[in-house]
Amino acid sequence: MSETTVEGFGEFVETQVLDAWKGPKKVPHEEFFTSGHRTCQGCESAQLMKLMAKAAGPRTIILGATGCMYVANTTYYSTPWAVPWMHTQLGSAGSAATGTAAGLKALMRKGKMKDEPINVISFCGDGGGADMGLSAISAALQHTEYNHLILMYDNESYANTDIQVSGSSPYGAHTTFSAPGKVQRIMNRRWKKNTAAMLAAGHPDCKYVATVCTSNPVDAMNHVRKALSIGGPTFIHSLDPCPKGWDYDPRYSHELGELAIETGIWPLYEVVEGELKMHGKSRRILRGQLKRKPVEEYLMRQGRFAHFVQEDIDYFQGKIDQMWEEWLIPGVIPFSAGEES
Ligand SMILES: Cc1ncc(C[n+]2csc(CCOP(=O)(O)OP(=O)(O)O)c2C)c(N)n1
Ligand code: SF4
Ligand SMILES: [Mg+2]
Repeated sequence: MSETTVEGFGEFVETQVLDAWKGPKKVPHEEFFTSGHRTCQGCESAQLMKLMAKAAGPRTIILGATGCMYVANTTYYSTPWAVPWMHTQLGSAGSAATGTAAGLKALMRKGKMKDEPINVISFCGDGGGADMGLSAISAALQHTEYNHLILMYDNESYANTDIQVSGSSPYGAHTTFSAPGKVQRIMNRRWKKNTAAMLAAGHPDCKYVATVCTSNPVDAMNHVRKALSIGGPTFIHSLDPCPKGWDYDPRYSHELGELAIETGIWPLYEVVEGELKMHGKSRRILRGQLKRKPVEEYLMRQGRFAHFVQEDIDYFQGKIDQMWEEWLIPGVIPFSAGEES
């Protein structure tokens, strides 16, 4: 097996080079996530699985932590996966990625497998990734000798067990663990965990971290392709509208994803070998070429925020304004430089 050394990033095994697709007409028809699943109508996480598998292609092994994308995709004797797939425990997306990539590397080195680049993708939900499996992902991103992608699909709740609040749930959202009541209208007072930026900032040897949204499908696929080509452990965080948990008509999934970007709640960016770049509409917002839409347009389309009064909307808007106007890196790094003591 051939190994390459990249200055500052150690040794890694060669990867498949997956060039970006320039527009939807260049995207192949082959599917590797097909029929045979039971996800809800309009499930953007299922859409992400389909795009991720298509972007990676046939020489891919997919690992999946417990959650909707495991349970709904593996009914007994029926699965949509047309590539090798394995379930892993809820908090283990990181360990499964490292273990599988290390196993492949060892088998190839010993001549027990053909020496060829094979993509390893390990996915997890926000409960499994941003909360329970954060330490395993952190460890995986430090093992720079193994190539893999950890893809976190974020439907902003523990959806599979009936929409419990997670560290990635938005402020004030109605979940089964944060139902608004007469005494307390807002039960989830935490601001959404800033997972992608935290992982990028905390793992300087990791060559690739990105955020995506499937309302921009070609863009999302190209980020998967870039992550798999660059070598070493990589991480992508996708915001996935979930009709059941967010409480809206399934036909609006794409619109809601787009609104999340346009209101500035969900900044699209990538950190490539230490260099940060915004992409899509987020770049235009950053450059002042696109005005952020009021967050009310996003919130009021979803039943999970139906209990919001003007004060809550104003608070939410104020927090997003702060992200773009006061953060050290707008929408990405939350602290500002303090005065020297
Ligand atoms: C250690 C452990 N605790 C709890 C569960 C029960 N459980 C299964 S799926 C799930 C929700 C996972 O949420 P998330 O990772 O966000 O994925 P989603 O269901 O939203 O797709 C939970 C709590 C479990 N399988 N394992
Ligand atoms: S609950 Fe949400 S994430 Fe789970 S299958 Fe349904 S739409 Fe998808
Ligand atoms: Mg979830």
